[in-house]
Amino acid sequence: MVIAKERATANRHLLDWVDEMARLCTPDQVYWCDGSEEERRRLTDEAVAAGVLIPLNDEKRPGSYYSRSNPNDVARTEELTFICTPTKEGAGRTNNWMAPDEAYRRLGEIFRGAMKGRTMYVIPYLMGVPESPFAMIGVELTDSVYVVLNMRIMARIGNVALERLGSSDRFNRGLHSVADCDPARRFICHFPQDDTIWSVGSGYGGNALLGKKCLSLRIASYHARGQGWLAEHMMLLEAETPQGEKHYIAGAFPSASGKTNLAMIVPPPAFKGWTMRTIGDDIAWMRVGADGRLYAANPEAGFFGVAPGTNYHTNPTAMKMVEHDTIFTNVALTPDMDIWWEGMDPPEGELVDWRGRPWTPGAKEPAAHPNSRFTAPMENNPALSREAQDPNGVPISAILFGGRRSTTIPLVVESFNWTHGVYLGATAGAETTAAITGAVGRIRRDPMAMLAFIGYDAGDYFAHWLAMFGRMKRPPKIFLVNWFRKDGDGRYLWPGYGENMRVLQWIIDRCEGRASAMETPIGLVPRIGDLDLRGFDGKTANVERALRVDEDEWRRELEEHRKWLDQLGDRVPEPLRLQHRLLASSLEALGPR
Ligand code: GTP
Ligand code: SPV
Ligand code: MN
Repeated sequence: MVIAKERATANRHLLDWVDEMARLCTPDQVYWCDGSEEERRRLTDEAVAAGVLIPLNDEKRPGSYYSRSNPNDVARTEELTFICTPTKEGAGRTNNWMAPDEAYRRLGEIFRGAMKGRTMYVIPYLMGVPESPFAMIGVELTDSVYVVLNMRIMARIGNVALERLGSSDRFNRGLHSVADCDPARRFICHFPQDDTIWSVGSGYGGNALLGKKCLSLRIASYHARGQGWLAEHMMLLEAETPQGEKHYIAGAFPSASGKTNLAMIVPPPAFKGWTMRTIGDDIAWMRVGADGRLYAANPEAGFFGVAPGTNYHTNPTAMKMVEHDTIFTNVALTPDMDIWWEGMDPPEGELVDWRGRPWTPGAKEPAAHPNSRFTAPMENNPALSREAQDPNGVPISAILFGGRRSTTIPLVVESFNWTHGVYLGATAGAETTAAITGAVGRIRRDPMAMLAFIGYDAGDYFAHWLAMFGRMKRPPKIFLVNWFRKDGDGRYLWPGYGENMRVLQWIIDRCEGRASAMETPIGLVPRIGDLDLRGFDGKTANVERALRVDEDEWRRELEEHRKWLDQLGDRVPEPLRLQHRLLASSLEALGPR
């Protein structure tokens, strides 16, 4: 085994651990990433030579590359994701659990010799900006150059992280190998008490880019509970009103349910003077500031966004962002080596689909995989907020919880109070998408869009959310939103995308005490006249239907909530159970209609 001589650090804890992992995986060489531009060019050339990346048309898509994953490896695999706490109770009822000894042994067997003939890349990385009290340090060891090139977009990697680490042993230890990419030998294991992640058998997205879901959500949520803050699956946006006042909004929606799109929203023309900017599109770390407000920061440095459905109409900001210096995975290729996916204008001529097969318009299967993605650096975003780099984060006015729901959930509901808001988040359901393996379109409860990312017991997580209230002097208001309600023929009642601005405006006005709302048994909902519909070209009748609270649908919904809370066991906090009884009995008190 050759260990690269120019070791970038004298940190004994780090050097010893890298040596130990290299002895286990037996790579031909160990390479320490410095994060430089020269290194990016060199590794990119190597990836191209190895056929891992394909250069795209340099005139149409400068600095951009294309990659295909193994067709058996296209999305996060929640069924193969484990929280390895010492006891099963520690992981709670919503997580898969494996005993730490057993996990180290089973995965150790797969890792043993897995990097023979390959390079082990050492990626020191920082989640958060270097000066930030929020920042967390991780080191990912991987045998995938694709992972290195994606991590360097999504996180701040190399010397910047080593400098911040110094001689400390406080860093997350991540070991990753694609190994033989066999789903039968694929495991994503988290050891919160050891601050360790072992992921093997997958090279895709959240399974393999360990800074994202594994560290910044599962491990971070575990630390956050102990330290009194929140690590959440949320987009963050800045809204500047025509009067120049700024509001920051956080929004949790399940995977492939609109976070990236909302974070990059472009308001309709009638909203003159409003400026919307992106802070983050997937992860928010939130702490109470000295002034008693909740401050949120985006720990990532790039965007790993869903490609299909993205176009110059739905998300012009993202389209501009991916015009250059972007890695595309599992989209389709045009004859002139540009990219294409469903939702773009129909292509001219034959394409090559995400599996490398010829594809013509009208074919049965999509050309781009439904979970195909772009990886683009933050600076590419023309609507990036300056505050995206603020070490202290931004003060949050409102938290939104949402998900895809064809029925029941109104376009927007404001909670009566914090406990009710936490209840709405904790019981939120959503139709599943292609971002995870398994059936698409099935309703599952996805509390705070964190079902797959809470690193401990879900009941304890809700208790932590309730406890956060006591730490704040000016807590944000909590809202439930649903852009996806449909009519009887399966058509969306609400146009979504830029039009969601109308809902955001109402939310901001509610935070400022400027807009009215109607009380319903389940929360506060705008009347049609409370929404600014200037220049709206949809049908008002549909908006009314999207806003409707249907008592029968809600009786069924509350019955689902009860089953869900029962399923979570006795660690569900009493205030949430009482909240359920209050809502259910309020509905009953209305009597039959
Ligand atoms: P992850 O990156 O998986 O966490 O997803 P995300 O929550 O960032 O979802 P994203 O914004 O990428 O949206 C996923 C899909 O939903 C895309 O196909 C979008 O076009 C579609 N979508 C987003 N916003 C809306 C909306 O307001 N209305 C409708 N109908 N579709 C939307
Ligand atoms: C999600 O599934 O929520 C994503 C994509 O953001 S991944 O990085 O694969 O987790
Ligand atoms: Mn996500």
